[in-house]
Amino acid sequence: MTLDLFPDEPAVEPGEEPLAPGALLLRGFARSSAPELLEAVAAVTRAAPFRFMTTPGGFRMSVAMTNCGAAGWITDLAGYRYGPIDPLTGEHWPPIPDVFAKLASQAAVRAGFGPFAPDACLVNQYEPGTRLSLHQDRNERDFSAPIVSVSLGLPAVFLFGGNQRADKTQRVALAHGDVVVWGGPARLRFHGVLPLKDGEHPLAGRRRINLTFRKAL
Ligand code: MD3
Ligand code: FE
Repeated sequence: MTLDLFPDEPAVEPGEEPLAPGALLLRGFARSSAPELLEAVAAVTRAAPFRFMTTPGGFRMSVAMTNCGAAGWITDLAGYRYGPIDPLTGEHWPPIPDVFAKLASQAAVRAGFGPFAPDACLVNQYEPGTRLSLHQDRNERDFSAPIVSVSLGLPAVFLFGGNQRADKTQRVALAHGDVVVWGGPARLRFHGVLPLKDGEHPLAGRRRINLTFRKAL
């Protein structure tokens, strides 16, 4: 038993790093379930393939995306929104796999945001060179629910900004199995991902997969 020199501080488990008020990094939280998570990604993308969406400004996104859940995040020339139907297949998005839902709910509880039952999961696939520019996630109806993000495969440098686009950003390395819960005062902070470095991951191959669990409806 280690002597606790700061008994009045909230307990922070090893592997848990607060990034900011409302943002908790759980290093390696998804590591042991990664093989099952990647199998579930493969099943989801058989029903709803990865595709490159278009921004309202007419730019093709370099990150390939798909969704599972009652609602999926979509962007096209008409704007950003959530919808129940995959525009590529004309079918409902596939359901959120149980292994996804369990992990997201456990992470939210660990971060103090439980209970969390996401109705949308955006699946992002980054290939070497791919980036995600600085943005806010504000298409969800209720900002009181957190967003849980799960990183799999190649590591990335995540940019964590403030509530204004021009605020200075901190860089956070996100590796295979890392989970971050973003809620409360962190929920509307600007964020992005720097261009992915080339590499080969033993489970995921030459790519990074990011799952973001949201309460969209
Ligand atoms: C901070 N995805 O899909 S996950 C996105 O790695 C997105 O693919 C990135 O940004 C990725 O919208 C980052 C981390 C993340 C997700 C949502 C947030 C950080 C966030 C919402 C508010 C603040
Ligand atoms: Fe985002």
